[in-house]
Amino acid sequence: MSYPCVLFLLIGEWWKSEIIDVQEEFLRTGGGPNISDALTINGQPGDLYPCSKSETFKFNVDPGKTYLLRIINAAMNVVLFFSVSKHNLTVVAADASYTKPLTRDYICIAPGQTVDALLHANQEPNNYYMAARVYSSLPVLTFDNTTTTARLHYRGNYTPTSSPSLPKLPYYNDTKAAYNYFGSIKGLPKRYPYKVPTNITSHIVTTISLNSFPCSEGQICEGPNRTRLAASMNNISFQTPRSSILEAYYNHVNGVYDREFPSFPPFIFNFTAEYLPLDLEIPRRGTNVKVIKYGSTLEVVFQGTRLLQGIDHPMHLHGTSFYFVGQGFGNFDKDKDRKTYNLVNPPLINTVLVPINGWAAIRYRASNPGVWFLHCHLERHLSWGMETVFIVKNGKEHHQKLLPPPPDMPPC
Ligand SMILES: *[C@@H]1O[C@H](CO)[C@@H](O)[C@H](O)[C@H]1NC(C)=O
Ligand SMILES: *[C@@H]1O[C@H](CO)[C@@H](O)[C@H](O)[C@H]1NC(C)=O
Ligand SMILES: *[C@@H]1O[C@H](CO)[C@@H](O)[C@H](O)[C@H]1NC(C)=O
Ligand SMILES: *[C@@H]1O[C@H](CO)[C@@H](O)[C@H](O)[C@H]1NC(C)=O
Ligand SMILES: *[C@@H]1O[C@H](CO)[C@@H](O)[C@H](O)[C@H]1NC(C)=O
Ligand SMILES: *[C@@H]1O[C@H](CO)[C@@H](O)[C@H](O)[C@H]1NC(C)=O
Ligand SMILES: *[C@@H]1O[C@H](CO)[C@@H](O)[C@H](O)[C@H]1NC(C)=O
Ligand SMILES: *[C@@H]1O[C@H](CO)[C@@H](O)[C@H](O)[C@H]1NC(C)=O
Ligand SMILES: [Cu+2]
Repeated sequence: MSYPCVLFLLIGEWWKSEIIDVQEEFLRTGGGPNISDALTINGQPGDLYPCSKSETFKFNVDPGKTYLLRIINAAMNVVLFFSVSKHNLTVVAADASYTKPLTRDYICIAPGQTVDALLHANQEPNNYYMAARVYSSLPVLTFDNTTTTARLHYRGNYTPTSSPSLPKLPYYNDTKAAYNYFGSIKGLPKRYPYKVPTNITSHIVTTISLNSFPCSEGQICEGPNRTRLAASMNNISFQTPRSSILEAYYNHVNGVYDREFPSFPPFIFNFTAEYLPLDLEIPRRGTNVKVIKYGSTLEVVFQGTRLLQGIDHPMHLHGTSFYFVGQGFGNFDKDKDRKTYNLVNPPLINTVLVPINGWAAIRYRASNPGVWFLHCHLERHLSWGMETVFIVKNGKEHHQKLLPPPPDMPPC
């Protein structure tokens, strides 16, 4: 008999209410979304909740074998720590690109990220818990502090303990554990050669901020101080147009979006200062995209701010992977911080968690023409406008051009 040696672990969030109602409610009231009632692994909360003991997800392993865990954070709003009791995880890929093997007793994973990790079933035959819970750096924010579990079950003739041991997960607010992990992931250019751009043709620095709009008449305003919560990149809270930006770009239709997404913050202040003037908190609304020449080499620095509240942001770009070359706390300082970049073996990923009150830098070559969404992968921040669009223009060669829409594309 053969057993599968790959295990998909989809970690999610679950609400007792309809998720659509949760979404509609916070967008209507201007406040934050209700926190989830449970976290799940492959659809099941696990043994630590009152409801799902008989259906807790179970994975059977043969002693001595090695298994590939493909871990996906499919949660709406939370970054997670994940660990397996008494077992190490050897991370071998992140966002589907190989990494230099990294052995740890926990991983940290943001919404939108995927991790491939090897697990050696080399312990005493028994039952062990795999578990995940939230990483939340903000003491003022209430969050779902429950722990989801699944069982790792060794096959064989033995009497398993009735209560398997739980893994030691980093504490909820262990920012060090989170960024020590992210900073330790390296690429594998020796085996899978790549070149990190060194001659950068387009530098972009963008703030990523939480904001608030003042209350207008007739609105419900459940944000702090009777405001409505918002979010922005370079002080623009993105307004999603009614019609498709891709179609407007392809068909040269005006009026759907504006170009002019700023390459640098429109106003320079101490982004991570403890106290910031309240009038900086109100962003402007816009549908601004960045147009990028085919073949450009880009460096994008995401700068978190402490407007309203500093927090970590998983920034995700469509259409390409990028090299994650550096991260740090405080304000990005190009002279000092560029010297700390890893240009030798950075990981090739597509979602980077930007540290709370800090920054992260990525580099890549724009070689995929098209209209690409760039956004925070926390659903609430995305809904509040923490996003923009990068349009990569066509190149000169035939194969460097955006393909026409398929003939069977459904009309809106
Ligand atoms: C959100 O939580 C509040 C307070 O507990 C509750 O009254 C409301 O019904 C919840 N909304 C949804 C959509 O579950
Ligand atoms: C996990 O890895 C650490 C460091 O490499 C090692 O000291 C420890 O023995 C390993 N634990 C297991 C259960 O393999
Ligand atoms: C989780 O949060 C609840 C409500 O805020 C609190 O009562 C409880 O002690 C917390 N549990 C843990 C394990 O931190
Ligand atoms: C994390 O939370 C604990 C308990 O609330 C607190 O004692 C500790 O100072 C916090 N750590 C950080 C880094 O904020
Ligand atoms: C860097 O790129 C620019 C623009 O493409 C080009 O003119 C220049 O020669 C390049 N410099 C190096 C050192 O490759
Ligand atoms: C609410 O308003 C007060 C007084 O203007 C201010 O001190 C405080 O920082 C505000 N809180 C937030 C979260 O904006
Ligand atoms: C910016 O604010 C931080 C946090 O309060 C502070 O440590 C730093 O000195 C400030 N930087 C400048 C240039 O004022
Ligand atoms: C954002 O733009 C608004 C409107 O122009 C302005 O009032 C606010 O101060 C700006 N904030 C920042 C951080 O640039
Ligand atoms: Cu965010």
